[in-house]
Amino acid sequence: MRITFVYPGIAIIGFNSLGGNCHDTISINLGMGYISSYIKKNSSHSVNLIDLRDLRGWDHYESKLKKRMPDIVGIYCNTVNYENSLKCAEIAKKQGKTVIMGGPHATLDPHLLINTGFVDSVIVGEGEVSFLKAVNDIEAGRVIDKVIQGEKIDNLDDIPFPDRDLYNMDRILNSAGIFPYPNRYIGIVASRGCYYNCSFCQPLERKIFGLKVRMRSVANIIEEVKDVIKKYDANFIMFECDTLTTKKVWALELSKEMGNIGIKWGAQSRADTIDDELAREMYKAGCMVLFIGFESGSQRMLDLLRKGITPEKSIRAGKICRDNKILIFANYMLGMPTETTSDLDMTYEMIKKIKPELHSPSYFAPIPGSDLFDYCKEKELIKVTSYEGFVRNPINEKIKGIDYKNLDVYRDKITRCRKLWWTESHFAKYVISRWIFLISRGYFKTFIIEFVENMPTIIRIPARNLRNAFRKDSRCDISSEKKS
Ligand code: B12
Ligand code: SF4
Repeated sequence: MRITFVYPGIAIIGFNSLGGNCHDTISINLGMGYISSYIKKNSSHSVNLIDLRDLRGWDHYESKLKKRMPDIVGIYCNTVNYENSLKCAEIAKKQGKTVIMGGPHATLDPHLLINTGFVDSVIVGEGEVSFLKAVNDIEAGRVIDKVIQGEKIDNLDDIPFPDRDLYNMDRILNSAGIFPYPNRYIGIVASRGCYYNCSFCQPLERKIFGLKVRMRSVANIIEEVKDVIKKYDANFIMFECDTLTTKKVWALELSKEMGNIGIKWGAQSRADTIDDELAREMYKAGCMVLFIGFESGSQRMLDLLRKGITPEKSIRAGKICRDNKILIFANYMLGMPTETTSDLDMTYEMIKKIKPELHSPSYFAPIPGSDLFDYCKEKELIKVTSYEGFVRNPINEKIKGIDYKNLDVYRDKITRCRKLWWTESHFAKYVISRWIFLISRGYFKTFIIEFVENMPTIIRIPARNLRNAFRKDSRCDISSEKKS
């Protein structure tokens, strides 16, 4: 059978955006990459993928799909791309294809998709085993269920490495990349599942990956790291799993092996799972940055988020990273239900103490599938009117009862609390080597934008405007892509 997967990730960034300079434009969905490699290993079906970010528009999608002549179209569906996923399905259905959907939003509401009439089946949760079974059934003329519970693979080492070649890796890897990382950025998933229960994320995460956290063996991860270095000349690895640092022994072992490879890398972490020893070993092993969800400086807000941390722990984690020369990519939220100016002041005070090098503020968006979505729905707080509106960027209004003009003031004030790149020698080294790379490769515009934007923070806001003026599409400015 011929299978075409579709990645519809154009929400906020639009068509023809692949290889731009924000996370959404250089990250690929590894989920479909895993399903593809599993199919290729275990059957003779052929697989390819259409990435909407690599196309000019809907007509282009329509003609591309026609040319590929698939028997089955598999579409990823997350909340912010719900409308795009559905449009992909509608066009595929018009061409007479069998449409199967999966991914976060498909998992949380499969019947919503089935009831549109454009989707034949939805796979809930993980897709590798069940998608292949569905394809085999279709080939054999058997009728498949409309909603299929995805079967999990217990030992993640049994799944072959994700098939990244489905995507236009040339366009991604030959882009300028994003400040302050090296340009050839590759994401790797080292584990599936999460031990925590944050109310802005759960229970969706558990619905996809189950209750048990599964980690790959260090040897298996290292093999993939070596593989992507060889194949793509990768110079930066981002561990995209929810939290790399929950199991300290495993994280230490992984760090030791990463150190033997000698590549720069980053990971998602949590303020309560990082200590001095781990940070020291990680830095020694090439860890350049940790993405940490500090979320709020108000304990009342942290409790509402069920984050399980305290502002003191966050400040301590910030100090640990700083002492060990690891850059801090700070995720935090403004505009949670019932948040007051005094809560915002506490976030400001906390971030002032952490002084992260990199900020990713977001305006709280009640993501469907989370307990806080249900809370906001029940209290009729939701202001978002389209699925794309659930994006966490700190620009649009998401819920009632929040003074967003005041939030804009706090956002700008808080993002000014940062370490300046030239004040830390390790940070300065990363930045200078990046800028040498940009200049040597002729990315002058990107260099000028990054340079101006990273001048004293005082001009950061006008600098952002300058950056937007340079860009064709300015909406991908300071979005909050990574959460942990
Ligand atoms: C890396 C990552 C990103 C990357 C890459 C995104 C991607 N699509 O993979 C980037 C930086 C682009 C990103 C951006 C955003 N992300 Co994100 N991201 C993640 C993260 C941390 C890991 C993704 C991953 O690789 N998982 C591992 C693989 C194996 O799992 P998977 O992709 O889900 O795939 C499996 C199944 O879902 C299923 N499946 C997937 N696709 C398909 C397709 C078919 C046909 C079938 C049958 C099955 C199937 O089978 C796969 C294999 O088992 C997840 C959290 C998580 N733990 O998954 C959040 C997560 C997916 N992101 C999330 C969010 C909210 C966002 C943003 C909206 C944030 C923002 N800026 O506001 C943006 C949206 C960008 C966009 N335009 O779509 C939410 C999604 C919630 C929702 N209801 O949609 C998650 C779940 C985090 C969370 N709990 O809040 N993200
Ligand atoms: S936000 Fe991060 S730490 Fe919290 S439950 Fe979700 S994945 Fe786990």
